[in-house]
Amino acid sequence: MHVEEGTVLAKVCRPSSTARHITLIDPAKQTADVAAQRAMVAVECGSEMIFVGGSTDTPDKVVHATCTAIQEAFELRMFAASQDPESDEMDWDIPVVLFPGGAHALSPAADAITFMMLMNSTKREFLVGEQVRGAPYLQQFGVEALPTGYVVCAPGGRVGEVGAAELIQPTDTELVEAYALCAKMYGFSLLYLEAGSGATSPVHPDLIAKARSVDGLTLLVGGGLRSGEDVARAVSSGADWIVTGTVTEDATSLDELRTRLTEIIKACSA
Ligand code: 1GP
Repeated sequence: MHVEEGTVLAKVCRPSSTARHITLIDPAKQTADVAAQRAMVAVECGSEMIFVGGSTDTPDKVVHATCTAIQEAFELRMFAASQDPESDEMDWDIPVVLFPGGAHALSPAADAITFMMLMNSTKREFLVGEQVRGAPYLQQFGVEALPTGYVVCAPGGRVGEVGAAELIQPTDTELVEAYALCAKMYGFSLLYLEAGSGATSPVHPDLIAKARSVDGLTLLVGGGLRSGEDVARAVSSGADWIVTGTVTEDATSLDELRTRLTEIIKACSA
């Protein structure tokens, strides 16, 4: 697929010698101001993208307030960095990307959206229905679509249930390879292997490695990754991007968040 320079997609898919990190912020879990503070800490720790989304029934107003607060915070930091010879303003050029549960959770303040097909869903609405509802809105507001094959693996959590997914089990390596090939044949640029937010165990390394064996896809892995060890395992199996959400939500202070994310992001480049 041709990837236009300067787009979020180009940033996401550019080759990188190390894995990179995405902080997922669920707008339902804190105020917009706290979300912005958390996003700033995440970027200071080395997170290179912010996903906004997660819960299934968050109204678009809440999603929009969160995206706006994060964008405004980043703009201020970018301006401050531009006035400081010691800082690089481009450190704050961080995409804010919707990670929606459906066509209701959208915002024109986002730079892009993971435009996902939940490939192993048994429900039309998650294969193409929500996408058809959302596409005209995204077109109208110029939110860039990142074509993403989304595959839910065991244990799957709430997204597995709500999305009526036929979960990929740890031994289903041929099946995950078939999904990866299918994603590539559809022309998707991204493949996201998801174990479910707060999963008791992350995506099995064998599944990551098998999906990795299909070239031409940028591989995102998330769900249940809590420690540097978890992350190192996913990275050595072939993840290009690591997504974490719960470690941010659970942190009782910004200092604790900083400690947690520092460990996780360090493991991305180990
Ligand atoms: C959920 O993969 C993400 O979609 C993040 O999962 O909350 O378990 O980090 P966690």
